[in-house]
Amino acid sequence: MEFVAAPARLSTADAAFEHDFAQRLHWSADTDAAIEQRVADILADVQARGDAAVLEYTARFDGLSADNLAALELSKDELKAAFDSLPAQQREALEFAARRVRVYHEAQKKANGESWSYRDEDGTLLGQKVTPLDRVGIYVPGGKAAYPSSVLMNAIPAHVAGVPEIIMVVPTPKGEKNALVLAAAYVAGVTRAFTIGGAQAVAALAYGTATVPKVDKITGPGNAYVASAKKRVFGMVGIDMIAGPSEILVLADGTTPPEWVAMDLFSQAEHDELAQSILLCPDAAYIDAVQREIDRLLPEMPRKAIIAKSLTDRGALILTRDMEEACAISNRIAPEHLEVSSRDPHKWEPLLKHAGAIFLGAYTSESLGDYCAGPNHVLPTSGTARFSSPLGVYDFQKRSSIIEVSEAGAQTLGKTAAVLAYGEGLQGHARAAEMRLK
Ligand code: HSO
Ligand code: ZN
Repeated sequence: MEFVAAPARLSTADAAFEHDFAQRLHWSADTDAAIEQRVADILADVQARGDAAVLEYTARFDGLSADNLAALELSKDELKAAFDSLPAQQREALEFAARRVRVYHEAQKKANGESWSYRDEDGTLLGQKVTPLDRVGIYVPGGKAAYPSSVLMNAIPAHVAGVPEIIMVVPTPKGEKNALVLAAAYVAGVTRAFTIGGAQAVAALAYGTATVPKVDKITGPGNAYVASAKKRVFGMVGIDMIAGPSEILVLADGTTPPEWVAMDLFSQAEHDELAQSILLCPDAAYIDAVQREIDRLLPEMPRKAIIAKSLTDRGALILTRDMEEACAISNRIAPEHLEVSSRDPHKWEPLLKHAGAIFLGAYTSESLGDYCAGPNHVLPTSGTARFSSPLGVYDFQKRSSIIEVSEAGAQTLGKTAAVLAYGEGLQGHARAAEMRLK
């Protein structure tokens, strides 16, 4: 079977541009009502029956049966054995990637993850104390999206933040374990791991069961059932984000070899038929060259069916008037990954505001960021980079305000507080402040 990857060809100079552009970008994160209902039932059942319900759903959906839930826990020895079983090249790659991800997140913690305080002249102390969460759950998808790199990206920032207990869940259909995933859990410092998945695993983590401890926050991507379950338990526990399909936007000035750009577009398209790959470029001949490379390279790709569908249904090669306009459109899209494939990326970077991660220069292929550059690959998708950030150490920490008022401070603050409290009609507040006045 022959596959064709025909991304839409748009030009900002066309009258129909706004319409075509809006159609290409349209994406809805709504889950279907039937899924919502089934997930609600599973959550209620796990909340009521705990281990027994998780066991039943795991047998039904994953074809994995056990007498009790404890039998579905992976021991530390088993994680280590998985690591030891890998070829040396994979062991070294995992450790290399983990080291770089750790160093990056340690720098992140230093920059904005430390407690701070200052004193007023009258001796009053004010500050903020940063503490790690006690226990977090990491959801690792099984099946076709079982990514060991995502285990590193979720567990390492938690570890760097100082979270003492990191509980991983990974659906393991028919009990077939993914050695790389278990090895990544070992390298990343996961505390406990269970071979359960789906809404039932999210429920077990959120409510706790006899065997699975209740966590404070659940992170990690998953299918529609997992996303729906995370949304439902939010509030009772924290969640990271609801990830949509992967996206890449390449902003090209026409100086990068077009085959590099074609392959970068493939790199996210191959994740999912719903993934989105977009090229913005002011040079029409270059856009033609990239399309030729797409046609030439596609037949070599093992995942050509997915790539072809993703590029044809959701991809776009957009001709812009100039690089400035390309930057403006990129900001409107707020892509998960933004490659600035240009000779002078630092000229454009100041114009770029909204993106999960910005990759500067022709050598910075997005795929390096997916594995081992250091920054996190869990990023806001579907335009949510307008208001949210990459997964980071800060997602595994929380902040408490610290206030220590001196005797002198109580005099000034007390008078102001009392005035405002009387204004609000709250005597108790006012008098608590006034009692401390001399
Ligand atoms: N690009 C994905 C992450 C990933 N890529 C994992 C390869 N493995 C996030 O959008
Ligand atoms: Zn990727």
